[in-house]
Amino acid sequence: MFDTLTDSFKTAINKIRFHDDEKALSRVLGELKKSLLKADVHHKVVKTLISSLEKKTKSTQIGKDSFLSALNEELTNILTAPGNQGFVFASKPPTVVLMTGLQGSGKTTTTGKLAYFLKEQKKKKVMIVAADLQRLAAVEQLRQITHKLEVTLVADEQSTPQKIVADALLKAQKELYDVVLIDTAGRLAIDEALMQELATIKQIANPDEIFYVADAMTGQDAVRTATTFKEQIGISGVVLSKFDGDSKGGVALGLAHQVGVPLRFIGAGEKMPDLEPFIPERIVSRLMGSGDIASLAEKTASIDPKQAKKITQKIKKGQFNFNDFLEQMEQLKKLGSMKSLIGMIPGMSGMAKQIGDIDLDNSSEINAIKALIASMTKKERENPELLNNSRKRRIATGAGLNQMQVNRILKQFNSAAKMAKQLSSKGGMKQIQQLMQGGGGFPMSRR
Ligand SMILES: Nc1nc2c(ncn2[C@@H]2O[C@H](COP(=O)(O)OP(=O)(O)OP(=O)(O)O)[C@@H](O)[C@H]2O)c(=O)[nH]1
Ligand SMILES: [Mg+2]
Repeated sequence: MFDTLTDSFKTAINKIRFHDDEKALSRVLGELKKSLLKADVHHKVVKTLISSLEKKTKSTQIGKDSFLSALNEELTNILTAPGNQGFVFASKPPTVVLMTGLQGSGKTTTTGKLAYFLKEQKKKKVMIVAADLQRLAAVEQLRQITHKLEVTLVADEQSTPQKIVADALLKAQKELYDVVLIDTAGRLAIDEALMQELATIKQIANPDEIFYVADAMTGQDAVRTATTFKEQIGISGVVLSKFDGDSKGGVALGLAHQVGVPLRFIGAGEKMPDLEPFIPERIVSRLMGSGDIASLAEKTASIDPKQAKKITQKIKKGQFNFNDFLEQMEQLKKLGSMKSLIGMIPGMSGMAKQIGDIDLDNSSEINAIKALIASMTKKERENPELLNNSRKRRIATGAGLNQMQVNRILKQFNSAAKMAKQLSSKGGMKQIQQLMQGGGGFPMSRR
């Protein structure tokens, strides 16, 4: 997710020697400055960062240690603004969040993603309120999202945004909801009517948080519009959406510093799990190439622990079959993008780029595997060893694959199951690391 920025910082870190002189430091800082500007970090932010880095590194013996600690401290400073980090619950539930933003910025999608995050990772009872009655399709869009997530929706096309919000809050109080997310209407540009409607809703809802959803692909415009919203209605956080479409990512580095409001979440994809809390210390660790174990652990909270244990047992005993594989796929989807996941593992940020993004719904490799499994009988799925040549021929025809493809997939499946068994044994993690360093690919890498 932060490939470009992480590369810039890692290059700088690698160039500073254990003991170094001023000339070398200023050369490294000069290069860092250039690459940050190229990554679309605002020039004022770059200037602030570079000059404080220089001052701090020079304040003690110039060298790798002083540079690393200066970088850690100054990056944290730049990424931090006064206010809450990630999602913070009100002391008295429900926590009410007003979602605002310009038309098409990603408010409704982000509202759904937040609901998913709160329900799956934080195990909260969530309600979404459709206060966008500008567009008729808006309510329908929310209906589909909440239906899929199994989250309560309060909507009424015949009512007014103000009345819906008031009704929803009463319901939330009575039925003990933990969080109420209010999705509002966007407008093409900032205008009087939008601000007026938001001000009224704000008055009725008395929200704990007002999030401004900004489209990362609009670059510095995201910073400008967020600043206007801050001045005119008062926002307590920014969510950057469509970060997957912003290959450089520099806006995220400067936003909190520029707007003076914390960046709270980053949305990087159209699917519900594609949302990550933005916690400065964790991001700094990622930017410096040290991964982000805390976020990784939180992500896996959405995986059913009983299920995970059952699968681990099966893998250990060498009983992993095709049904387990399909179940694993479903669980994996809850983790969101593979690429961002890999970027969180310490020392593996570089791998993220090589692996690319495996889309579990659309990868041709995975679709082929699914088709193959779909053509198997129940017995065959439970017991991969049954698959002799005549069965393989039947399965190939059923799946629309040729025999060679079937053989290749089965071979991959077998070696993956074998590898999983090995890794689940003692010293398994060491083997993973050796595998990575040796450049050995995953058996199911994308081609
Ligand atoms: N790739 C990508 N697309 C996104 C992301 N977030 C939202 N989108 C897409 O952006 C489009 C607009 O998203 P919406 O959530 O409907 O935006 P909105 O702000 O509610 O729009 P209005 O209600 O019309 O103001 C949709 O096609 C979403 O799928 C993201 O993080 N990544
Ligand atoms: Mg919307």
